[in-house]
Amino acid sequence: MLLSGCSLESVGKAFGHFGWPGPGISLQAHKMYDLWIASTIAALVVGIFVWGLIFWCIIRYRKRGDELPVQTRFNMPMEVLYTVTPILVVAVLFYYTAIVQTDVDKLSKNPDQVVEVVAFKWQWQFNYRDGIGPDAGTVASTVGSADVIPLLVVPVGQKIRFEETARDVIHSFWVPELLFKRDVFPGNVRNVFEVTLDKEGRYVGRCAELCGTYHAYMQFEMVVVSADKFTTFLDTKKRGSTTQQAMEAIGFTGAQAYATTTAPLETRRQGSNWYQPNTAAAK
Ligand SMILES: [Cu+2]
Repeated sequence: MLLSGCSLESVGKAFGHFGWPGPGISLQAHKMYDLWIASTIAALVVGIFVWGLIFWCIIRYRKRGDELPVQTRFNMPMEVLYTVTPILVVAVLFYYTAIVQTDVDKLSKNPDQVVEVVAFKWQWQFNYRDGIGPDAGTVASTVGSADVIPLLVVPVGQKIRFEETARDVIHSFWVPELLFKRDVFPGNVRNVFEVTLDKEGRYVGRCAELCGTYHAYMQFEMVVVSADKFTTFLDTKKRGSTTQQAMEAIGFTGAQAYATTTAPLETRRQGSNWYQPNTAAAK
């Protein structure tokens, strides 16, 4: 089962993914998902074995009379067995965890796209960069407002590097479907990670670090599109269009040009706006 991701996914599906949202939408997520499902299966196998032993002892050695049973102590082989076995179990889990963790944290020398994630109270800005690191330039960006939930448009099948920075307090970048989140720090700490997405679609993103009064409203949406559409989106943005115009340029018209996955916190939320009553409708 460890060797076959496919069968792990079908097993996971049969058991509600053992509590996870699903197999994820990136190559990194699939590896974490497989580790989770395999670890859970291993834990269940050990659990069933231990429960079996417990119930066997309860039934086999239940009280039959007033005679005191034989008092056994210091069975050396048993002592060794139940010291070595848990260490082996932990060592195997640690081994696979270390491998997956290293892989999820791996950074490439030349990512296909670099996106700077800027978090602030209580919004997100996504800067598309022309290189790696804080000294690279921003070629286009999308940002949220009191009235519009920000969109993070990214291509499928490319190495995307996210570089995180905050303007005030600690926030956390979280897209549940990535099975991953990472804190966004202010100051000179620049958290970096990479993902390669393998499923187009629209996915909700949230701030996962309690950052202040309106933390709960700090939503965004990740829109995963084909490489061609992404190029068109970015070119349209570079020419000075709004994010919604650029969305229309790649086929997301009308309400589709705005975030669709952040319910119950909708974009264009005038009327129920959190600090600007009667704000103007989004353009
Ligand atoms: Cu936040």
